[in-house]
Amino acid sequence: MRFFIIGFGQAGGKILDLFLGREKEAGSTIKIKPLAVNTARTDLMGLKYVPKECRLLIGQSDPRVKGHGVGTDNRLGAKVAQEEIDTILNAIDKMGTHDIDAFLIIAGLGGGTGSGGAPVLAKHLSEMYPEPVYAVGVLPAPEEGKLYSLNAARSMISLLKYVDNLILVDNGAWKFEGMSLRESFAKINEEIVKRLALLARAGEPVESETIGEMVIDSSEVINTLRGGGISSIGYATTLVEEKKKGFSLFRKKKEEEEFVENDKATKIASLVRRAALGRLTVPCNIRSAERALVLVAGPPEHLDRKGLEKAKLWLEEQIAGVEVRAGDYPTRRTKHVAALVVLANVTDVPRVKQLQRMAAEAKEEIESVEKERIEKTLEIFDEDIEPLI
Ligand SMILES: Nc1nc2c(ncn2[C@@H]2O[C@H](COP(=O)(O)OP(=O)(O)OP(=O)(O)O)[C@@H](O)[C@H]2O)c(=O)[nH]1
Ligand SMILES: [Mg+2]
Repeated sequence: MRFFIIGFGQAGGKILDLFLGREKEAGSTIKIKPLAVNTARTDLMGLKYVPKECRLLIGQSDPRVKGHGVGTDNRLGAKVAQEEIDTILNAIDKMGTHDIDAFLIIAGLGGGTGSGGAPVLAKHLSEMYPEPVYAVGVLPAPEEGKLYSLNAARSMISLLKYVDNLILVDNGAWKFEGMSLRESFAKINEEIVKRLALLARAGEPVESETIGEMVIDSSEVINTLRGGGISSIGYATTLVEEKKKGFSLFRKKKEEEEFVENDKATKIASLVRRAALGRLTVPCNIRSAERALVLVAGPPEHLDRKGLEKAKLWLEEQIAGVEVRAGDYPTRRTKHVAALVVLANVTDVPRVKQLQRMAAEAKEEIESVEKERIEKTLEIFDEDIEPLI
């Protein structure tokens, strides 16, 4: 699954940067096209792995921005993105899109630049390109306040109009025990990157001398995510035991071999179950999912077709719909087996409902404060003087 990833704003840029960093460390051959877009010069300068020519500063000519960000004003973020949409699209076009499977826009939805810019970019990309456009939207934690919630709600509603799928990550649900939200960010970003890395491996060529048990094509990921809506992702890993040396010198009895095979299948199935029932990127009712995708990666001798089929059957019973796709990716670069479960088009997401409520309250408060201010200002003047507009 070849992604053109656009990290929009600070959170989006940082997550993209970490993704590239982790892939580099792993000696990965997965192809990713990266672009970091921001209104803040320092944010772009802080990136380590996004090549310099893949960083784009926008909003320089706007006197309110001038390279310093939009200060949590996502309407200004959207305006700047709209004004410079040709510059962004040109940068994407110049990097080439002929060999990509999908666009992926990553942004923090509570801020200004990414929150406002991501929907504008999604709209234009979906109009211009046949490839699907996905977004990873990071929701603010409730403690960040009502303005962040209002921003997130506005951005989310706009994104849902234009993207083929919106994968949500809830900072509130992911805040780590005993850590401040800021300290948690680095860890949350690692979690996001692990999930995206596995998704990016679907349908990609495997390392030489390895074969998967059940190959999945990028079109199956696209089919799972099609049609819009919100997705949540589950993930679990397990450390595999290394085979003792010399063990294979003795031929195992048939029953023993069967036992090992069954054990492998059970392990895969329970790993997938753990991924689906554990902490999701955004907490949701798994029974409200329309479709699901299972991806398992790890050393080839620990992958198992029967296990995947078992997991698939189980998931089919859990979700609202019947479409569950499953596949694996063999790799010797790890001692872990990892399972990813994408729950697509989930409709029962409590945090989204809560955000809508908080946003409505924030909007009312802002409007009443503005009204009061205008009334107070008008009181200063003589009643005979009419305002111009
Ligand atoms: N998970 C995660 N969330 C982050 C990170 N940085 C910021 N956020 C969240 O993203 C939101 C703020 O978005 P930013 O990306 O910082 O804002 P921006 O797009 O740069 O916009 P402006 O700074 O307002 O111009 C907040 O709700 C934070 O909770 C990060 O590194 N990881
Ligand atoms: Mg910023």
